Amino acid sequence: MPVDFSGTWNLTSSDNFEGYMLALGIDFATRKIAKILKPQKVIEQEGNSFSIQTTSTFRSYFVQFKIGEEFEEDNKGLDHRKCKSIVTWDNDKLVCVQTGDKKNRGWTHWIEGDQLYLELRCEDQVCTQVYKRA
Ligand code: 1AG
Repeated sequence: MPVDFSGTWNLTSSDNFEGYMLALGIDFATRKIAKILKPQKVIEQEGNSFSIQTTSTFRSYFVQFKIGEEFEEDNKGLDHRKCKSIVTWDNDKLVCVQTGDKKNRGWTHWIEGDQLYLELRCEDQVCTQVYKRA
């Protein structure tokens, strides 16, 4: 049985989100707002199909994908750069590689107890966020 990420998750901590946003070229004013947000994630997982809705008072982002199937990602409302993304399992971790203008871009999700982890990577920056099950 694979891990089930389904559920509603609220951000409790974020480490080096600033560095990650700088690597993506996000402007000063947007970074100041973005860093105080407490986003909520609603994840639906059915077999190999996932949808992840990240909602905040400022911007929201929706992505859906099937494991192992490359898709076009537009990063609308974030840095707006298009990339080709693919999500695969690494044991119980969900690993996304986002190929495009930025080197080493991607993210990893995993669960420990009632906490959801998200590592966001861009160039030499790594941001680690923790979400608690609502
Ligand atoms: C995400 O990816 C994307 C959602 O979680 C936000 C993560 C990082 C933000 C990316 C770049 C910063 C650009 C603009 C900042 C403005 C607002 C921040 C808004 C945060 C809430 C949407 C992983 C996800 C899988 O697709 O969980």
